[in-house]
Amino acid sequence: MVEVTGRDYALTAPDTLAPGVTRFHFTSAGSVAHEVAIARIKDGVPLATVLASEFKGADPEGLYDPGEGLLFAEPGQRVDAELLVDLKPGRTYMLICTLDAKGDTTHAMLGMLHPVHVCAR
Ligand SMILES: [Cu+2]
Repeated sequence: MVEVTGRDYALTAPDTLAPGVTRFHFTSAGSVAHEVAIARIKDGVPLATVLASEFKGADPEGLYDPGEGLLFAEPGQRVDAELLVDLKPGRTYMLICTLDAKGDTTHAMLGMLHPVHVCAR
């Protein structure tokens, strides 16, 4: 079981996980609502490319494999729902909060991005 915590503005989670079906739980410890979306980065796309794109708020088209899930929490809430993800060995997943902040800024652009590397089997 993996606990992910959203703060204003960062996501706290392990940097590395073992492959296989994994339960994710989510808490917003911030003063505003947060979410964590979990998406697998496409094979061959460098992490630096993904980070640069997300920090700019660019369209994520082409960066991730299809299919992702997300958990949403109000401030101070640990949601009862959990997300099950079958983590593939050797791949990297992005945990991200894409909620809007002020203006054209998203929480991701303020730092709510956290890559997770999955160990090879
Ligand atoms: Cu957020």
